[in-house]
Amino acid sequence: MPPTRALVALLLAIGLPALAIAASKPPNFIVIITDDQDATQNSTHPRYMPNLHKWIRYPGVELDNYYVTTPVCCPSRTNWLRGQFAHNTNFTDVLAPHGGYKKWKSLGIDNSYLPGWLQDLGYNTYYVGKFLVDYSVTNYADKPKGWTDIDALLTPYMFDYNNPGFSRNGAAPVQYPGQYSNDVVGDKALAQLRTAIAAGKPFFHQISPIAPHTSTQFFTNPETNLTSVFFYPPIPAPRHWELFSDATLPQGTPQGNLYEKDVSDKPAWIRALPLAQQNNRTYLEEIYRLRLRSLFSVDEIIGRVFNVLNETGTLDNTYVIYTADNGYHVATHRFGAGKVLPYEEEIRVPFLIRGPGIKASKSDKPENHKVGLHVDFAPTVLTLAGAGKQLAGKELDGTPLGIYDNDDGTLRADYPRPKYYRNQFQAEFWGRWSDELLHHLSIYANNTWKAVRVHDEAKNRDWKLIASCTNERELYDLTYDRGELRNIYAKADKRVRSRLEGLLAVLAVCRGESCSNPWKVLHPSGEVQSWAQALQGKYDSVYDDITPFRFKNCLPYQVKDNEVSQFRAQIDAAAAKGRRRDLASGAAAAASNAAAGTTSSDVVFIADVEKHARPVPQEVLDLDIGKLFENYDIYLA
Ligand SMILES: *[C@@H]1O[C@H](CO)[C@@H](O)[C@H](O)[C@H]1NC(C)=O
Ligand SMILES: *[C@@H]1O[C@H](CO)[C@@H](O)[C@H](O)[C@H]1NC(C)=O
Ligand SMILES: *[C@@H]1O[C@H](CO)[C@@H](O)[C@H](O)[C@H]1NC(C)=O
Ligand SMILES: *[C@@H]1O[C@H](CO)[C@@H](O)[C@H](O)[C@H]1NC(C)=O
Ligand SMILES: *[C@@H]1O[C@H](CO)[C@@H](O)[C@H](O)[C@H]1NC(C)=O
Ligand SMILES: CC(=O)N[C@H]1CO[C@H](CO)[C@@H](O)[C@@H]1O
Repeated sequence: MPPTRALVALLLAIGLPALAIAASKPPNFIVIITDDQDATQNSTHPRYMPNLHKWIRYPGVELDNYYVTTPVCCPSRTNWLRGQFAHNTNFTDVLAPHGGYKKWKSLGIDNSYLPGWLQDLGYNTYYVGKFLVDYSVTNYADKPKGWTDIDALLTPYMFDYNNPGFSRNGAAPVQYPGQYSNDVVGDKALAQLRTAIAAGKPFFHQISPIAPHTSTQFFTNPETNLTSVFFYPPIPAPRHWELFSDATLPQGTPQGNLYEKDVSDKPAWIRALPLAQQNNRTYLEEIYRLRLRSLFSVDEIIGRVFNVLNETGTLDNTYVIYTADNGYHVATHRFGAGKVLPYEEEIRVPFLIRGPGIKASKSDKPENHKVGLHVDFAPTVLTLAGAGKQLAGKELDGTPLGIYDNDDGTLRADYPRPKYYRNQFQAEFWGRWSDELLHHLSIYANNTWKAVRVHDEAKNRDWKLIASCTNERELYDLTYDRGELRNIYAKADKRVRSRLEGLLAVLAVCRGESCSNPWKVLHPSGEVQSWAQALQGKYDSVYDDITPFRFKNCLPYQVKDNEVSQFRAQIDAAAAKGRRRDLASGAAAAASNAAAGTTSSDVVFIADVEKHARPVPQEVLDLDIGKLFENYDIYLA
């Protein structure tokens, strides 16, 4: 062989594989997830979040039919990373005994969830900010598994906006007195991001600031030694107090559901709530502004993250996602400020995404109307990371999001593009309602409910059925009543009502495939695949024969016997069978998967803010954190 040809051959031999690897390098993921941010009350408007608009919405896309399936922090965050409904994780509450870090660990959630799955694919995984609410100065050492680097906020400093405290990878806690929480999270996030980029491996990076959650403080009464938690409105960064002083609650939206006068259609406990008067309305309006102001520092984090991505040439191969753990209401119906309810304000959250294969919407309006859920997030990320074949065996309830609608022509060819996309889902909650800021001390114990939400894509019709544990029912025609002001359960079209009840009976106890395709359970022959088809008169008898889902009692946690569906046994049996099949194929797919990482460096960037870190004092380390939460009924506004 002549020398030149030998050289070419040599270059090809070393050059081509390198090129091939570069071309197929798995994408990175950065997720910014806020705490308690609504999608319905205008908080993501470009004026309030300019960087979100500039860097994610405009060059990417917003999904406006995106929901959480349980509207409360830690259960929802668990659904998100686990790809499962709360009725399948059974992690249903924020705190012990039916939630909390101890239960989370004992359920083994972190033995099998997204960060671990991504590590198996060769990813580095990073986390900064709020994890679970009672991850604290006493249990920090038993850190969550699955993270290359996790720097997590700790109780009692978690919602202390100007004195946050953290543990990094289970090390001794530190606090940052006088430093603003979202800025500390931002500084730490940037250092992590630079570290992730320097490592040269694909990465997943979750950034979880606390805004716009209420500020909470623990206070021990020296006379009684009783410690209580107090809730205050969120606190903006010192430089943002003057912003948006002219912002008002969006009363003019199609919702029009602020300060609802006629609640005669609502369940008894809501009818009993007083209508807020002007002094309280002024107060709620200011809470609304404080939420927007506290979010502005999150918007600044977005800007800083993108500067690093742009400057390091990492932008093109990175998905950046923005969302929240649950929605939030201010002043809707008879409520003050809070979440945990089945209404749109609580279950809808912002979801914006940009990245490889997604066409720029170049718009400040949502351009994707597919129904998306938090349980879809893990399957979506795995699919985009090239592990779509490995979804089996993970017992996922979600399916990859409908972002194929915004394919710019380069979205992975194997990204699923189903003919019948899931247009219905259920949401659920167990436990009590309490207002965070207005109805001081007011608690409603029986706020356990399930809801079915339908978005008929073909006809653009929207429905919701809510089943409370008191077995009161609500039905809303959301096409004409987006504000959920007129409960038409009693007078609704019988066909609509029976189909919604049928869906509820399946979805309330769904697992895996029955969560995305309940029609297969209702119509085993496969002849019905959508809401529109199910509405046909010839199926009346199918639906008339279904026994409606029902709660036997109001319980603040999930017991199977208490939640009665005629489909439960059949769905559980099908899931067990699927599990055996999946375990076999999942193991084979995992074995054939090559590690994605190529190079690795150990450069670790240290955030500037670390010079302000102080050890947490001994008396705080000695606190009985469990006790702190025992007495959290006292709300001070
Ligand atoms: C869920 O957890 C609770 C304890 O918080 C337990 O009593 C219940 O039996 C569990 N339910 C299921 C369905 O596993
Ligand atoms: C409160 O705790 C302190 C220190 O442990 C103790 O000396 C005091 O007696 C306690 N007071 C009450 C009212 O229990
Ligand atoms: C949302 O906020 C923007 C900016 O302040 C304002 O112009 C717009 O009217 C608001 N939308 C609603 C529905 O209130
Ligand atoms: C991205 O970085 C390049 C070069 O580093 C710079 O010229 C450009 O202005 C940056 N883009 C934005 C939108 O900041
Ligand atoms: C809650 O439900 C239980 C029964 O499930 C009932 O005994 C109790 O009175 C209810 N409480 C309220 C405040 O509605
Ligand atoms: C729900 C409600 O209206 N709450 C408060 C409104 O303001 C008055 C006086 O400031 C309070 O007494 C109410 O509890």
